[in-house]
Order: sequence, then structure tokens, then C-alpha cells
Amino acid sequence: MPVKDHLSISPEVRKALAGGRPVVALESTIITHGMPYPQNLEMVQRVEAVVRRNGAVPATIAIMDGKLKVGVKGEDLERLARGGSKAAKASRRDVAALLVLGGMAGTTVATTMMAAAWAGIQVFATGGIGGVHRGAETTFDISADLEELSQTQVAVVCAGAKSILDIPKTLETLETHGVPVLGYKTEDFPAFWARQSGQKVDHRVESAEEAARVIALQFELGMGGVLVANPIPESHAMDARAIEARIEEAIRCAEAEGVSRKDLTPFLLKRIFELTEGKSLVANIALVENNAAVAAEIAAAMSELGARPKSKSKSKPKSKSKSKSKPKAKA
Ligand code: PSU
Ligand code: MN
Repeated sequence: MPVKDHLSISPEVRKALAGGRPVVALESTIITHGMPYPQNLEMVQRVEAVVRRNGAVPATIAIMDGKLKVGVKGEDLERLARGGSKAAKASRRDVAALLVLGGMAGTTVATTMMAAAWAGIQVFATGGIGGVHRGAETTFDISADLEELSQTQVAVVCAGAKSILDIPKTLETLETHGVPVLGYKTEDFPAFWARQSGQKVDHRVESAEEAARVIALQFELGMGGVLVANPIPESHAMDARAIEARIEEAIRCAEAEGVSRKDLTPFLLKRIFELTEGKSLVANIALVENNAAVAAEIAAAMSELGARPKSKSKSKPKSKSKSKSKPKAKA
């Protein structure tokens, strides 16, 4: 079966894509594993409204009913949010198995990027990306999100990476993989709940239009994804030192309870929500909304530029006449 037979794209998203109108992909691990019910449902509804207000069509992506659904809504969205962590967390390696074996799954940044690219969506908004975990030199725990960014042509708008991760090592790994990190109106790489991580981005862009031009050229050159780092709004930013103490406590808890691998990120998030009495959850929602607004503006600017995804057959010769001319050139 061709890839498109595994995708179920909503009519609204399909129509927008066919008309070259802006679409913003949204991930769903943040719904199933990133936040509790009902805040997770409220969050996605608010985020979708923000995307619409900023002139784009939202496309929440998840694995449901044996399909990669692009543009999950209504009852399906409710089912996903209620299912919470009873749903699977689908990373790249889980996709084929889940499509065959069935079951509902939230898609991580890596998987959402892949599905977005298959559907022809170029811009994606999330909270924070996965990265290199603290202690990765012994655990080897490095999110598949980083490798996906290197190979899949989607721009991901995030609020940096959570300081539950090792941010310098995360940025080093992105550099190794050739992923451009653009600071949206900032030269500081943000740390999710805090506006600064103490690390610099590669390049600062001043507008959605400027970001769109860089992304369009990156895609035209066939060079993989782009990370756009957009700091949490000032009004919701948390004190970096206060949150650091909570993070260290959450990591100690995870070690004591032997939590690792794919369960680690959801565990730490939940523990930090509890330790901050829900303040980190409020901040988390605010930053996702902020990223959705910027992603919608970038998607609109890309559609203004006429930047369309490249055809899927880019690795094959374009036409017969071209491939015929090759032996001639050799001779
Ligand atoms: N950032 C958030 N909330 C989340 C995640 C990231 O603010 O729920 C999720 C994303 O889906 C990301 C995933 O892709 O965690 C990374 O998981 P891992 O570290 O296991 O790769
Ligand atoms: Mn991991």
C-alpha cells in the first residue's frame, strides 16, 4: 500500500493543502502524555483556535483506527484526550507496528513531522522538542526528534527544549545533524518555561516572513528540517532557578523509581506539574499557544511565497529524457 493509504486527512486540511493555503500541524503526545485531562483537551482546542485566528488551518495528528489521522477533531479529539497515557506514545519506530496492530497513540514530534511531511504540511507547532537527556553519556537517551529534524522537511516552532534535558548537548547534536536553529526575535535559545537557557541560537530572525524565507530555501536545497525557537511570553515565564530545583527533584524521583526510556519525559513533566502546583502547566499551555500563533504566521508567509512541498519523487530522475542524457554525458 502506498503511504497515502495509511493517512486519513480531514477534508478541511486536504482542501487547504490543495489550494496552497497555510496549514499548521500539531502533535498529540502533548495531549496523551504531556498534560492531564481535561486541561489537555482545553489546550488543543485553544491552540487550534489560535492557529485559525492567525490565518491557518490546524491539523492535529495522531494514530487512531489503524490510520495516521491528519486533522483529528470532534469526538476523536475527545477520545484521544480522555485516553491520556492509556494511549501509546508513538515515536518513529512504533508507527508501522501501531498501524498494523491497532490502538490509539499520541504522535511525538518525530512522528508528527514524518506524517506532516507525507501529508504535504510544512509547518508544525509544539511546546518543546525532545533532546539529549541529562546523563545521556551513560543512558544513551537521545530523543528521535533530533534525528528526524535532520532528515524531514518540516519547520518545527517550539519554545526551545525543557531544562529537564541537557541543552548544550541537545544543541551540539542538532549541529552535528545540520539542523538550523532560528531564534524568533531572540539570540538566546529558550528553555521552555524560561526565556533563556544561557545558550545562543545560530541565527536570529526578526519576522515570520524572514523565517519563512530561510525555511523555504532550506527545503528547496533539500536539506531537512528547521527548528524555530520562540521564547515563552514574558507574562508567563517562570524563574529559571526556581524551576531548576523542581527539575532536579523530579529527576531524583525518576532515578529512585527506576523510570527510563520512553516513560521518562512524561514522568518528569507530571512530577514538575505537581511540584509547581500546576504553575508549570499554565505556563506550558501559554507557550504552546504562542508557538501556534508564530507557526500560523510562518505558514501564511510560506504560502505567500508560493513555497510548496517538493514532490515525493525527488530522489528519482525527473524525466526519462533526463536519465537518458546521462550515458551520453559520460561518453
Ligand atoms: N514537550 C512538551 N510536552 C511533551 C513533549 C515535549 O512540552 O509532551 C513530548 C513531545 O511529543 C516530544 C516527546 O516529541 O515528548 C519526546 O519524548 P522522548 O524524550 O521520549 O523522545
Ligand atoms: Mn528517550
